[in-house]
Amino acid sequence: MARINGVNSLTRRRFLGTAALGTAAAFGLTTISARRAGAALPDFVPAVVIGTGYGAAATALRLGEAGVSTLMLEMGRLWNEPAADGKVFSGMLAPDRRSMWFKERTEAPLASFLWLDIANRDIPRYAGVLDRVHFGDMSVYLGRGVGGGSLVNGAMAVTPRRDYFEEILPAVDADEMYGKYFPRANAALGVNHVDRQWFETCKSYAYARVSRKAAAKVGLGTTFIPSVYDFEYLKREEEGTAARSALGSEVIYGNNHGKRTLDKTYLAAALGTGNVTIQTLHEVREIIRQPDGLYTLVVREIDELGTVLGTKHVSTRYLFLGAGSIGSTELLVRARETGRLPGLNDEVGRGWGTNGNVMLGRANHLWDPTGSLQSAMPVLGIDNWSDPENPVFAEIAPVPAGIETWASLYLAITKNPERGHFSYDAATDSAKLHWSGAQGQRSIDVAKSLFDRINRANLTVYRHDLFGDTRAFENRFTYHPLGGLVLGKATDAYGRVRGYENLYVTDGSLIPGSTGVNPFVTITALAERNIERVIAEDRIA
Ligand code: FAE
Repeated sequence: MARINGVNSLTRRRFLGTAALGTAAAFGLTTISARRAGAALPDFVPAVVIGTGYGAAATALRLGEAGVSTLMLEMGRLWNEPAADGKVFSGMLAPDRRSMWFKERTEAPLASFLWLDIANRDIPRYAGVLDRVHFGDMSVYLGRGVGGGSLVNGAMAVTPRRDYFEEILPAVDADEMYGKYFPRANAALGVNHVDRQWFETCKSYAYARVSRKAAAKVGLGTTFIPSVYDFEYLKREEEGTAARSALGSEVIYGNNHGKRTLDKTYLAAALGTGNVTIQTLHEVREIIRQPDGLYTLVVREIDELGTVLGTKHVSTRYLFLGAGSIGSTELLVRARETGRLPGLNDEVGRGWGTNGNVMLGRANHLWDPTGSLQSAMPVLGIDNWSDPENPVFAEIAPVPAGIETWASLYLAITKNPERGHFSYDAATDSAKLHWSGAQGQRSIDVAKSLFDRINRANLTVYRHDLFGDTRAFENRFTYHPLGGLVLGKATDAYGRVRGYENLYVTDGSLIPGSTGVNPFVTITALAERNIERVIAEDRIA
């Protein structure tokens, strides 16, 4: 009975939260709340969560359930009201201003095809959904808006291998994680699995089956990847009974249908508690600690065109950083170096990694077409993580160009022990990542060892036309920034920042640079674990 009540109350909360999101979108409100939509930013709130990505959303839901009045501050906009074309997001094939965060031209990961820049378009500057932040030899893709990375990512919901999780976070009780918090996160995120029978015959995963066949030639197995994309919806897309999203080349600039983004799961439930408010287009710039222990945030409000509308102050007793690896790390590096929070330790800004990301393409034979209709949501990975020399988990990625390309694309996650760090640049008042091209070489070597074998056995070759020049491997961007505020180093074992009371980290910056798989399930589960402990022990009320 208790479980039925629990499910009912979660359903009810989601319903109330979804209604609040709908009202805010319909009226163009930047304050989203089931209770006080459109209200002005208060001077004081008991708890503030910065950001609305995975860690932030899980934290806010649990705070809201515990009755804690919580404000979420998100620099991006709300994405759930169709524009004049009837769509919330612009697709990948015809991106418009909605695609990228204040850029003049889109910056797609596949920079070229046959050396031609066919994917990118000039666009007006706007608070679009995908950002690409440049730091010398490395650039980082990030989601911007209510839902953070969930708005733009490939929906792959992977629980890491237990032995590797124990290796990267040895102080975290793995029994508890695998028995309680990973299942909790997967359930709340709405993770589902592709119908294997359908997979074997459908058109939209022909590309995955071709890559599986190529891997099998060297005795390598593939593994199915769970997802937060609704596979029943995907089936209907292929049948022609539902509007196309994954089958309409939608992913990095947002999905108009099918994906269980955080605004449909955790954030809707959080709003539905009645205790959580989301304030959009508000960027936290500074964290000031008051003599009485409160934190005052300096917040910059912008409109969707980037005009600064004003600077506001909001104070809180409990401050949770969920601005992502880049965002949260920058806030604390800036706070330490400008003397706002001088007691932060030297670990703040260290232990950053790319999750070993490297992308590559192979050219298949003419008798192995990959299909003109491709699901933008990957479901198969080549799992070679047990290889002691060259561990790699290579997800089989689509080339959703809408035409036959005979190309197989892969996002390989490799074990690369190199780590970057951040310093503060006073001239730009920002954190700078220190990561050199040489640090990414290990990822290329590992991926190459696997794909050389696959190419040799299949008499196929690498594609050299996909990354803007003639390189076969692209390791100068990452989708998976991790670390900067590593658990147990910059924080205690539960994300409490060392040196300051009531200051917490909840997001991907806690993870030391690598998870061996796509990271959002790990980020969510860790946030679930930490907030449960913090609510129980730190008497948050
Ligand atoms: P994140 O989701 O990045 O959220 C941070 C939020 O904070 C964002 O909404 C920011 O706008 C906001 N923010 C930042 N700074 C501020 C500030 N100063 N003030 C106010 N708001 C701020 O954080 N992972 C997977 O597991 N599976 C996938 O299939 C996958 N595919 C991906 C594909 C792409 C193109 C990208 C970009 C990422 C992908 N990822 C994938 C990575 C995943 O989305 C990422 O690890 C998580 O979103 C990180 O979660 P966090 O909670 O750390």
